[in-house]
Amino acid sequence: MKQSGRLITIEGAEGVGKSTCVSVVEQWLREHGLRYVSTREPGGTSLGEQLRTLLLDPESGTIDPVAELLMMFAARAQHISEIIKPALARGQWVVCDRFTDSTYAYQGGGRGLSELIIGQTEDLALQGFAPDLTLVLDLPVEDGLARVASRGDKDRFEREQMDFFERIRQTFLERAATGVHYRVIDASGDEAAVANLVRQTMDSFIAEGT
Ligand code: Z5A
Repeated sequence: MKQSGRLITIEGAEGVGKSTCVSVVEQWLREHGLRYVSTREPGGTSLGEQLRTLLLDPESGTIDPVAELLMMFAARAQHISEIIKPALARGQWVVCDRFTDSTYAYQGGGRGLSELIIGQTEDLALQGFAPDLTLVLDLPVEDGLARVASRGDKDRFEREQMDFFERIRQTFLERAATGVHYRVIDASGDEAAVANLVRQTMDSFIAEGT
């Protein structure tokens, strides 16, 4: 295994268990004696967290899809330069709850922006920077929404309709079929079962020496 850090992103639609998965990956990294930073998107920096507040707040109303796209990538550009790249340069691993695939899923699949526009913005903001491993947690939309149904007020995304979330799930699965760094994880089992799948995936990743 290389000694340098790796960027692991955790993706999926609402309530699939991303935060729970982050904890499992963190535990796995600790067991392997690997130093890491955990973070999230949109967010992870002061600027990113302020953008997150605006993006999730229902009081922001209907944000133009292109404006929403640019806010996501503005937060991400800051996140990469301020947090992610410095951590990787120190040899730390980075575990990130959501990343660019969420933009393709939500602003592309969900809001209807073209892959071309998202790709051009990605090129501008990321300049080829990409995760080493992306775990896509997959679950029927209604099951994910049921898991988070008991939470209080819904944010601006959670207020969307079922077909919005179906398109998001589909986009994640389509993207996962396009690259070798994706692993789709069946998130329909209980927490222990999903944790086992995540741990097995991490074992394979490290065994591959990537
Ligand atoms: N967004 C975007 O549009 N474009 C972008 O580029 C990016 C983001 C980066 C913020 O995301 C919003 O930003 C998001 C997309 C948009 N939309 N929304 N809303 P977020 O990640 O902060 O919010 P979220 O997707 O709503 O996450 P979440 O609802 O908190 O879900 P989660 O992290 O995937 O799940 P969890 O917190 O781990 O688990 C949810 C509940 O299920 C909890 O009670 C767990 O105990 C339970 N759980 C977890 N695993 C299981 C299993 N296996 N069985 C049963 N119950 C379980």
